[in-house]
Amino acid sequence: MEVPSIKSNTIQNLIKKPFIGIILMFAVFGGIFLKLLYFQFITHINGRPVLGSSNLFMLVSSLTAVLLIFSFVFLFSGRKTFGVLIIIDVFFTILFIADILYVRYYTTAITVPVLLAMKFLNSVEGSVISLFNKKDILLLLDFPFLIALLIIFRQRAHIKLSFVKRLVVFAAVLIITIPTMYISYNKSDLKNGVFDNNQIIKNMGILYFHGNDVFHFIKDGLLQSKTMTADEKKQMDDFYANKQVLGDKYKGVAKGMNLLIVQVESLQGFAMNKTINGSEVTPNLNKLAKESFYFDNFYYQVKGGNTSDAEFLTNTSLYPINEGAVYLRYPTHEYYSLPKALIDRGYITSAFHAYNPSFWNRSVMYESLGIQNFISYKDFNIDEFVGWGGYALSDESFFRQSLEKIDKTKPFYSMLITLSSHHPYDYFGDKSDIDVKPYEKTVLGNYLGAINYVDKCIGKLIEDLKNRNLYDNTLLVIYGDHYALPKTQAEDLYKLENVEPNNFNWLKLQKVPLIIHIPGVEGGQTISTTSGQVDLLPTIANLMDIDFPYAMGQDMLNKKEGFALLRDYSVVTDKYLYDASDGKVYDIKDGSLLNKDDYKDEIEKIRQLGKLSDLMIRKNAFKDIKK
Ligand code: GP9
Ligand code: MN
Repeated sequence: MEVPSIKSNTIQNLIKKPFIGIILMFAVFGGIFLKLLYFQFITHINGRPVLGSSNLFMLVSSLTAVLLIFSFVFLFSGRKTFGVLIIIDVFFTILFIADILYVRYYTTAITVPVLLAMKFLNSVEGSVISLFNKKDILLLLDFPFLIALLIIFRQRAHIKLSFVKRLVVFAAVLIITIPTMYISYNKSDLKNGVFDNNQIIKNMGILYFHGNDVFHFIKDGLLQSKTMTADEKKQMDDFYANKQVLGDKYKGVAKGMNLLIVQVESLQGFAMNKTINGSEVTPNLNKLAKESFYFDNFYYQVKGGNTSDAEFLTNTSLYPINEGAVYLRYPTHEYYSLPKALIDRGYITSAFHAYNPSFWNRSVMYESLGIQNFISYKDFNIDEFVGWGGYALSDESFFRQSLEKIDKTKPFYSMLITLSSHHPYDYFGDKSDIDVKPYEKTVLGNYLGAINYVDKCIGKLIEDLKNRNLYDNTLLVIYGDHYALPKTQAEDLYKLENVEPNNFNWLKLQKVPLIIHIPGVEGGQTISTTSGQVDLLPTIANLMDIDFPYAMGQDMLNKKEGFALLRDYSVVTDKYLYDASDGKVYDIKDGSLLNKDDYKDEIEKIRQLGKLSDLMIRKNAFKDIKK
């Protein structure tokens, strides 16, 4: 039998038995809470003042999360309780360290899918040591202290409570913590939508983030089968096998050229070729359109992922998922993508976007898309703020710096994602000089000014491309990511467009401009075949002579009959418009009502594409397909 030393016995006798358990419990509890704060603030995920009132609900939610974890300790009794405590401490210490290293590399915390895909190990391998910071040793400081306490109090290091009492404590903690967390969540800005995992961490703390992630992993992954059934597989194979074979007009005319895609924030179709009080809103884009292929019936197909959905459509020719953002929900799935196809042809693939790399989970998703370099906010010299409430690096500076930074040692594919013209279209000062009366000081008026500014920057970008001798060997693609004006601004837009206010006209306005400039292909052409963002990739693939069998869209330069499936399941074709919100079919020319039954089979067939795309994304259909 073990004989306790006289010294430790004396100390134990000094402290009453129930206190020993409580001291140990608080030591572990406090330790984990401090580690949580270390993660929250040392990683700079939370830039708010540590004890500022803006952090109140994050602190409350974090404390309740730690309490919740500790409530499980009460399900155990006797000496086991401290075994459980130590396991909890070790587990969360390892988790926080992993999170810290991941944040330093990817600017966001680890999720279950990331862990399972082992993405972290693949890319960080070799640089793990360099990701450590001397300060991180603080995370281990409680262990010697705990071990000392356990040695000294080993005889009394346990909580002796009856099963009923332990159950009462467990239930009491649940009753306190769950509503508190609910209130904290409702006080945060998360209920307006989540665009960045760091937003969850910042508002609710890292433990809530992990709990929420595990919950979604179980809901999305474990409770729904992830493997495709034989029927689903057949549906997918049939779709690609039976895809209409189109002509090969313009095939390979841009083969071997660089590819520069400029995705313009909120550039909506109505802004093009618009004159207001005698001034063109987009003179440079209008001029470029005249020398290029200009698509004036090109619909955006984004859903909950906004800008990121537009990027996704362009790079995969899949429809973005119908609920949430694919960048946030399935960032570790395999995708057959344009960047990967171009890497195979010796290209360097990069994305440029002057914002936090964690926003829309880009830092994680870009790897899955095959984007080799991500030039983000951290890499730009933020020398001028224009637009987006004063948060955006000016598009002028963004374009200039991006062109400098493009690696030109090989043919390149670079995607430039702009920011200045982001809603609410303010902070342009005197950057725009068009007179927007009678819309001055309205969202629409501000927007026209913002787009006028972006247009000037695009003019300078084109000049810069010419000066750098890139214009003549670069396939230049410019399009808008999604709508500019929410429905609340519909009245002004109807007035500007001089159309009747109704759903039909609203849906017809949900287009974005697309310009494809191909050096050597002279003379401009306006193409009005109905199409959508899903069709861009196969069009580029044809021009660059890339075999891309897994596009859901169709080559817009070869298809004869057009259609676009909008992400609310409305359908637009060259003949009619089906509005999913009222179930009616309108003649595309004049908005007169058509007989729905004449079109219902075709509409249903088009709508099935959205469902098939959702299925393929959710079930990781491309995991066995190489690209
Ligand atoms: C920020 C930007 C956001 O990275 O892409 O645009 P949004 O998705 O809000 O249009
Ligand atoms: Mn956007």
